[in-house]
Amino acid sequence: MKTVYSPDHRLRDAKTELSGGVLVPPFESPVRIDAIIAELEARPLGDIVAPQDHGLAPLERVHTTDYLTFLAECWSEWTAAGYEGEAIANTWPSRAMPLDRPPAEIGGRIGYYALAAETSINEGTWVAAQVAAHVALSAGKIVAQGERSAFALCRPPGHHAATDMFGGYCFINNAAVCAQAFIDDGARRVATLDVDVHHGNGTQQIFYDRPDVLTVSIHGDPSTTFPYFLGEATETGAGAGRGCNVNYPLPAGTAYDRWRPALDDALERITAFDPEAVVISLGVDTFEKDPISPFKLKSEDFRDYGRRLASLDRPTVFVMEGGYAVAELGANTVNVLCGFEEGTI
Ligand code: FKS
Ligand code: ZN
Repeated sequence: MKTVYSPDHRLRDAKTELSGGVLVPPFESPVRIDAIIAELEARPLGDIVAPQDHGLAPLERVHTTDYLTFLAECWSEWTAAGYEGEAIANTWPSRAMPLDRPPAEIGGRIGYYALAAETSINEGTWVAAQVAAHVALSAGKIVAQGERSAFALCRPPGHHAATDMFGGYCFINNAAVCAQAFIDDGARRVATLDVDVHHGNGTQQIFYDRPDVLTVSIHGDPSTTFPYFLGEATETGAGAGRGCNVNYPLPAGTAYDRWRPALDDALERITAFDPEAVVISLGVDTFEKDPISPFKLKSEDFRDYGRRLASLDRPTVFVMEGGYAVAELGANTVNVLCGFEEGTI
């Protein structure tokens, strides 16, 4: 399996994350990808190749132009306004203040496009976010050209990014951009499967009324786990997309004995949908030692579920999402990919 990787992920190097009322160094940082690259060098899976530049058009297929313009301008407007720290939203439309338009001033405009406040924007964020999407698109092209699978080793991650909102460390929805590109290249049906511990709210929202993209997510119950406001099992799609969204919210403390049956059910749903390609949002923050996450998977469980993913027997793109136990991050990630290779006939 080839890995697509760009060192430009380093341009996303925020200094602050709002966590528990304190500005801390972000959990989502460049060392995460360094750890995965180091493991791929120790246990080679295949070539590590650079992404191609696909321009803005494929990003505009899932995000609005005004949102992308905001991301491009945010940092320069923030500094021009004289703010001292990194750009962080602190006010947004809500049940009590529902005006649905971006204010002119950047301090309000950033809130209009934010779904959470932990995520700071700084100088390199926009370029790195675009490159991450190009990494996912390039991995998709490798699979579209006939390879069984490819690994998009991208950051910043993407699955919380909605049509016109950022947050949860995400700006561009890399997996959604990749899935949409398969459709635009002629696939009739594509499935996304999100195994990150956090619900893939952005991916769900982007495709919610679409019959051609099945979105499936296995995650911490929203009553206890970020992003809190989407991800219930009752959310099954809307309009023409009714039946094409599947959520498996699981309680905090879930270990593999409870996670695996959800995966097996998800795989049945995907097989019944009969997609021409599968995009896996690969977060390994389900790990028992993850510092911010409530699930209890063990390192060997990642290998086992990698094998099960292969049983889908579809062209598959792995798109990196979360995972913050840096010491074991490489091993857990590569375990999924190795398991997939072992399970591939
Ligand atoms: C820590 C609270 C954490 C935010 C969690 C964001 C999770 C992001 C992710 C992604 F894949 F997008 F990176 N709240 N004190 O892992 O889902
Ligand atoms: Zn996550």
